[in-house]
Amino acid sequence: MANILITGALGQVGSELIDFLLASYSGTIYATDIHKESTLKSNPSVKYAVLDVRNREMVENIIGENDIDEVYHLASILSASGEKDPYMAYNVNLTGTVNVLNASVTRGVKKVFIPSTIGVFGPEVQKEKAPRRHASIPTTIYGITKAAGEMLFQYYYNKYNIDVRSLRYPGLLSYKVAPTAGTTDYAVDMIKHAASGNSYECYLKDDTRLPMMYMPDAMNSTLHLMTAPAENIRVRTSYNVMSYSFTPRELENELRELNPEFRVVYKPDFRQSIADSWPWSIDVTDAINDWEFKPVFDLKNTVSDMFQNYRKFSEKLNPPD
Ligand code: NAD
Ligand code: AKB
Repeated sequence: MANILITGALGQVGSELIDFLLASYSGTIYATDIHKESTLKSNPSVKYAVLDVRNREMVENIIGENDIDEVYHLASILSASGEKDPYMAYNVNLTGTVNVLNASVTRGVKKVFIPSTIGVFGPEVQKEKAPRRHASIPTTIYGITKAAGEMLFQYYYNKYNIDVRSLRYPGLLSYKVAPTAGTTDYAVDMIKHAASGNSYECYLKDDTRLPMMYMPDAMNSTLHLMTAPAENIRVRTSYNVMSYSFTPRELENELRELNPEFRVVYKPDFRQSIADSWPWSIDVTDAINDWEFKPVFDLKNTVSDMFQNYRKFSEKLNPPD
């Protein structure tokens, strides 16, 4: 029995994490986000509440009043939205994280999960198998706030002995809730367009290689990390995780096997320079050694599963005559 708080629960990750937590935990999930209306499926074990993580008092109250055991802090401003409003990114990503960490200490939370990102790497890092202990400086506000966040996780662990755990997610691929705020989102959008029979205009160059992972693997890895014995978690900043890397052109070719008519036009925008500052792949050795990280989906299986699911969904909306 554990009471769980999720911040940013209506986003791409939060809305999927809820189902994974429901399958493995009993207790109540307090799903929170800044929006007044919830878009979540109703479930007797899930209670929705409005929470702005920038508001210290609100964060303290929700954790204290509901006897929260574990926090999954997902509220964040991602890379593309961050460049449009760096001040907002700073406040949500850093003030929000400090508020969650402080309240977790004062209210006796047992475990905290806060994801980091490949965005913590900057252009100077080696492109292939970027090492977890990166010596590089991120150039986006998203990366800067997330890199500082990672240091705060370790600081709070060392100073207050709070069990904070983190994964540096790569671009996450999923079909349930569309990503709208990042740089890796093109991949989801391209698969969706191919499945619905439309052509696609891609905002990255065709040869931009980035590390990625399918959502079920990201969620299983998160739960795996969170249930591993504390003594196995040697890394208290954040673990590198990824499944595969590909370029937009390679994804286009993969999709053409499922829809031979599919076409992509490449028109890079401001997100190109963000993508160019990130590595092509990252070294996952520590995650394998410490808690047996083992994703199961390769690119082919991911693309085919997402394609079929998008097809099913569009057939439901437009049933064949
Ligand atoms: P998202 O943008 O889909 O969701 C973020 C949620 O945070 C949104 O629902 C938004 O309404 C909410 N939010 C924004 N400001 C808030 C505030 N002030 N108070 C409370 N809620 C607020 O993002 P996501 O993809 O679900 O990302 C979740 C976490 O995973 C983030 O920490 C992100 O950095 C990390 N991550 C995601 C990816 C990915 O590909 N999706 C990759 C790497 C890391
Ligand atoms: C983004 O593109 O901003 C995210 C991420 C890799 O952190 N998907």
